[in-house]
Amino acid sequence: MLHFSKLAGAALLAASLMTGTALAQTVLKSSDTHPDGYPTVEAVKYFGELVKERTAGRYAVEVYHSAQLGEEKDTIEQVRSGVIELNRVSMAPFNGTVKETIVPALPYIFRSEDHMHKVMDGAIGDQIKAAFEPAGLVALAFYDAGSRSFYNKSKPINSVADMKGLKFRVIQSDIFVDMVAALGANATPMPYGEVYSAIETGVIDGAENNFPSYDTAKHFEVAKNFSLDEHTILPEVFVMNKAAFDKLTPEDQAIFKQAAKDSVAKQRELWAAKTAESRSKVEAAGAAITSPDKQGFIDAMKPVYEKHITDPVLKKLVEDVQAVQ
Ligand code: GTR
Repeated sequence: MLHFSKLAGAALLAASLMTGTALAQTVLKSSDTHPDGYPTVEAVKYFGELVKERTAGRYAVEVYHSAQLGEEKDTIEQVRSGVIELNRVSMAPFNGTVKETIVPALPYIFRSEDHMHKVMDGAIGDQIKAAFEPAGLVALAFYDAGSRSFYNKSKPINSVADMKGLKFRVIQSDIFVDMVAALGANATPMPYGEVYSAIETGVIDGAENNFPSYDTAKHFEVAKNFSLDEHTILPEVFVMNKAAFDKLTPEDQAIFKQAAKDSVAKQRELWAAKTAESRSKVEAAGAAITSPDKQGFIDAMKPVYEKHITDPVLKKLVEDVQAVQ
């Protein structure tokens, strides 16, 4: 009996080694502020599946969604120092460390999502990706985040004049602070996870984001006036700790890069569907969407460009972006 169970145990061990699950596997941690099912979370999971498949199970990815590892600013420090290997974040919190990220974060720099794709999928996107390396990161992919617009609990916004005196939470970047100031309103940068209660308690009147975030973070419950001013079309970035990337063999590096590229197509599909779904959901729940006079918003942005685009590298980058047809 004893002899039999020993044999069976050995056979089981051998079988599990062959399935791949018990192989020497490196599990890479990835963070996301959004809940499970959100397009960015699903895209990174898909990246992980491709990596696992293409490395015969030597690498796997575990996605910690819903800000389980902390707010974006903190997780950026974690991925830079190597506490976690991967992270999916907005590019705005990088504006202070990777100066090239300022350009896609500029208000109205992109004429459309199509223009943004042409820029970020081409040589300019590669230049911005390369700029992450001195910060200890490899930018693996840019994901869609639609456009960001203002929403508030106090009144509908139809023109820049309506913005006067309102208090908005902005993502943690000076560009966004100065953009709000240029519109005659006040900006308070704060972590994403604190926005709902800050609006609810009246610390702020509102915030700014895309439809899927407005929906999934439930901001539509407390700020019903959504003004489709579309001030930025800033993509997300999926980054990897550079030391962790450098440790991979050249073959595995190519696998990671290709898997990231393949996950972009998947994310864009999911993004388009989620945007439509979220928009109908918030409208059904009583959100009132206005289409303010956009030209007024565009004209008000001159001081933001004047203040932040002084460096010759950034000046050239802005011109290059504008020249892409
Ligand atoms: C979302 C973005 C998040 C986070 C959030 C915010 O659109 O996907 O990564 O940056 O905005 O406003 O903090």
